[in-house]
Amino acid sequence: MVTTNLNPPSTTASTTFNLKSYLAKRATQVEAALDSSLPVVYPEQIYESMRYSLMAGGKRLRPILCLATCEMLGADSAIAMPTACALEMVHTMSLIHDDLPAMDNDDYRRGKLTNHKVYGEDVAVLAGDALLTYAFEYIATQTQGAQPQQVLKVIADLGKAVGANGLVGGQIVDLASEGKAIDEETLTYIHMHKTAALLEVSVTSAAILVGADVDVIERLRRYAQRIGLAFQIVDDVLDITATSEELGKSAGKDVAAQKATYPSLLGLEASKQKADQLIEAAIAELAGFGEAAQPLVAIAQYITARTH
Ligand code: GRG
Repeated sequence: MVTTNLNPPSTTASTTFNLKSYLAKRATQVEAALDSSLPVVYPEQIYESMRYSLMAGGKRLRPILCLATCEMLGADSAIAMPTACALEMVHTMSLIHDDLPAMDNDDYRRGKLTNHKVYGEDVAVLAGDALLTYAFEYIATQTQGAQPQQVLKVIADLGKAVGANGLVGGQIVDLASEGKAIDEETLTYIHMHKTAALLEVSVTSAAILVGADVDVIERLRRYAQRIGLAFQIVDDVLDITATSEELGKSAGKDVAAQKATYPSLLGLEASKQKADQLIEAAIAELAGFGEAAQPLVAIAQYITARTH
């Protein structure tokens, strides 16, 4: 079976920081927290469907970014764990809906059959809805050690990141652009909303929960926007260069769907260069955090070096 666990090449980590073991340790913590966040109760069918996708592996990049930011700012990551889980719930529901026949129509995700292939389209829609709403409930009821107004701000920011001015906005422009010649501005809008918005709130939510200054939050926002865009450019590149087995999902779908991508607009090499420049700029935003920024620096470097 194909797995999509994060497994970075050792060359992407700095010599003083072992990214591979950091991510493995963090992913284990996230898996345990997610596992206990969602027990199967009546009506079992919907909980099983939700858990099928939530516990299907994946890199857990968004929760790890959230926890890493929290620790970089000197706080115990426990304060951010409910938010970290909620970010993965939202991400997972967006994948379930994205895979539906009415959207991207994919049979495989994270190396397994997609949710609707196992449970049917009706249940898959509801599993996505239930994960989305539970994410907000989970932050509100489970966060401990933060001020109520900070929790409220995180909930508001997450709502903005997934709604019509966030993931949904990116998705609608993406759907409307299929088969059309779009310019780089439209493509950037799609990526900044579909992908970067959730990565952005993954780091800014942790900063908000620990009471960071506005300038710190803004620096982290710029870091995340840049890695988010780079992440999607690399995703577009991998759609062309990687195999379905490496990706855990169908490769070559963008070309088949005649989708505008960075490689189709700029070419493969220029796209890789653009991703590298964005990662450099993202890392520059972390200059003031010293050694504590090592995990976020290494994660940014990993994004352009990943193979799946
Ligand atoms: C959010 C309310 C709401 C609805 C969903 C379908 C949709 C609206 C948006 C599409 C969002 C989408 C699928 C964006 C692509 C993001 C992306 C790059 C996914 C792959 O992320 P990885 O590589 O995946 O982190 P793993 O499996 O490792 O978690």
